[in-house]
Amino acid sequence: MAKPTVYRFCAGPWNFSEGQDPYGPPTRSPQSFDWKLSALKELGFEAMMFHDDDAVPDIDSKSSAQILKEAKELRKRLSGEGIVAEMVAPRLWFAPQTVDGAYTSNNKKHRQYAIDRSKRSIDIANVLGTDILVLWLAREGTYLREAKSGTRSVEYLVQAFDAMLGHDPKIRLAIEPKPNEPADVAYIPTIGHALAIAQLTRDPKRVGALIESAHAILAGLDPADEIDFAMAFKKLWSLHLNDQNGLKFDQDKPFGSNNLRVAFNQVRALERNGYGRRGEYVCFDVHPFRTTRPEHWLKHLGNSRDTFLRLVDKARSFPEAKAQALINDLNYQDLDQLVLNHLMGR
Ligand code: XUL
Ligand code: MN
Repeated sequence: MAKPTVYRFCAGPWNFSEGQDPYGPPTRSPQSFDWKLSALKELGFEAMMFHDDDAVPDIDSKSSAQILKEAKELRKRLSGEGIVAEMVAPRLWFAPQTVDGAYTSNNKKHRQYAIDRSKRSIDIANVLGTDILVLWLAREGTYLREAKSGTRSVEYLVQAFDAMLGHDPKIRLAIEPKPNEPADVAYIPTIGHALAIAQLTRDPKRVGALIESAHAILAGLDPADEIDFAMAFKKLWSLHLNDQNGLKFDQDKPFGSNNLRVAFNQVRALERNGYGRRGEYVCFDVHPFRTTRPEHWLKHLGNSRDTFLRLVDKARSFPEAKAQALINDLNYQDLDQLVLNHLMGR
């Protein structure tokens, strides 16, 4: 039997957010990048994930040489602290050029902006020592379906992915699907869509996925099934665990906060597929509640990790033989109770 996986944890600078929402300003004073880096260390996390402009602020106003210089300084800073860069993601939802889509904008110049910025993100990833470019396709969808052609949008996405794959022979693209928000309806809402579009690219084996629990729930799916599906293709290269209370705005709650059983099944899926054995990290894309006081600022991350590790124990101690006997007997009533009793400590 394979040795149990020792999980390694990761978070991004945006996961130390200040409490702002669309209806109100920050509730905690902003902290510097250095503060966030030392918070990550204090938590005992080993890796940080980056948007391109988390790594190099004001990226659009800088030359390629300047971007590389700043990325090198960051790499040094991270190595000094013993923190690894897990991925880089181009932030393609802020700039005026991405107002109506980035790779799928109707405007040719804007599509080119998105591709050029993605290539710069790949250059940053190279310097930071990661081969994963995460693509959360925030604005690749529509507010009005009549505004774009779905077929043409797929072609534009494939052209953009091909340009990235051609820019660097080692980079792997991890698509992070989400069905909505900020777009009304997205073009790549699920893992199935991500893995299907991978097949149209010049190098399908370098196009895989990142699953976020909340995004799967927003698509009306069980995140555990999404994990199993991606891992059946050996294409789950990163992970954003969190939680979500139903079909509303993306909440990024602590892992297990809303539905412990759904969280347990995600951990079981990770365990049975060996997630983490090829160097993958467990990242928590969680935010502190708006009410959080500064002295409790790191709790959502520490709590998510604690819940995750307790659920790993629950997955490893699950009475598999008893469960199998109940499955063989089609006694799903008692199987249901076996799971609940196990989660409740009996
Ligand atoms: C958005 C989301 C992003 C990505 C990174 O819902 O999850 O933070 O994870 O761009
Ligand atoms: Mn995410």
